[in-house]
Amino acid sequence: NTAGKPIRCKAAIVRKPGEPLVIEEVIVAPPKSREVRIKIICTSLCHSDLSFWKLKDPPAIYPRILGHEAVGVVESVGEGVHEVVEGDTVIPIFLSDCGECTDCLSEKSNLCTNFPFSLSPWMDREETSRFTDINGETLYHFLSVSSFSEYTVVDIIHLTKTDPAIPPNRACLLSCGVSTGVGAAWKTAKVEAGTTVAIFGLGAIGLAVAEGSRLCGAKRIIGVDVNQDKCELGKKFGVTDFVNPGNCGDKTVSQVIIEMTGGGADYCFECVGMKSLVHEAYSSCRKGWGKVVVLGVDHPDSMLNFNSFEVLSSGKSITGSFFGGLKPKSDICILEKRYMDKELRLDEFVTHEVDFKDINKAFDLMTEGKSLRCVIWM
Ligand code: CXF
Ligand code: ZN
Repeated sequence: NTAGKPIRCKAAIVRKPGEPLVIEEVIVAPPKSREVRIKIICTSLCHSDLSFWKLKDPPAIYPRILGHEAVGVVESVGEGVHEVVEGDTVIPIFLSDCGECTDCLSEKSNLCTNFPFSLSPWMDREETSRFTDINGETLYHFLSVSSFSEYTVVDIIHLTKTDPAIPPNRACLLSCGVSTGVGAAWKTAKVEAGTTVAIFGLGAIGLAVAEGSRLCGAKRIIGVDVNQDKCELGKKFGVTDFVNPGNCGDKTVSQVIIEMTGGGADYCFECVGMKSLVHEAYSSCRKGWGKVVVLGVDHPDSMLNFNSFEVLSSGKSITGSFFGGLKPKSDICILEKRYMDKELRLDEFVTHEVDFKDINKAFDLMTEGKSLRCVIWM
């Protein structure tokens, strides 16, 4: 029984930005009050891990244990944890759900006020880490999860209990990217049956938006991507029409979409993180009720520019979507059920699987644009 004792195990550490991760022995301290120590079963690589791995300037900090898309089993719980017990299967979520603040109690928000999203390298309730290397040096956390370790400690506000019957290499997808895309269509945009959707960027998030839109009954799902290979790939995820900005001749993408749809798409999703595409999405959506959902992560100092009179007279709206507007403790289980009922497709997102020792391969595959999701087995 390891409860209450430090655990020595393997973790993949980023010592310097952009350098291959090194698998080292680390010490994982026992969970403190309201914390849970988890044995990770598998984890998958999200694009945010890749972005932070390369980041040279603050908020980047090293040495750090990345990883935030995962599924695991509770090894032990800290004081005051009554929500889960040893042996429970859990999914960590980078967004917290305290269940008590105005936002957590509202159906309209998933942005917890008591524990707001942060890029802090520490635990949620105090500025301490639960990881040290064998020389006693502190290793920093990432997104309150740090799943690139055989064991990690996560605050209970970041954990959602899951059905152990779901294969772990599917469950882990619900931890971040796929949930974000599906949720953006379902919860943020509230896509209605019979409507037309345009998705800018067909990476895992964009394809998950397509899947969410299909589940909502969208009639037409237009995928926009500069990579022509995404045309075939998109079809597998319900994309009905494809626009390659490189093949639009002297027309802009929005002109093409407006012509295709007779006035613009009902819902447009930006899934790249490029401000020019947010503007293109705004131009591509229908006046009167068109809605733009921003999902892509751009540079922190990137600004959007909208003409005031155009905003006033267009009747369009623009909104952000963090974790797809999903409430971690109540919405993930709905997606799980839809997967188990063979409605929600998850299998297609997993393009690669590697052993933990080959974790750098997952980074290479995503860098080369070859993978949607690479599952890393611990
Ligand atoms: C991201 C969302 C944007 C900030 C960094 C973390 N979440 C998950 O990948
Ligand atoms: Zn993520």
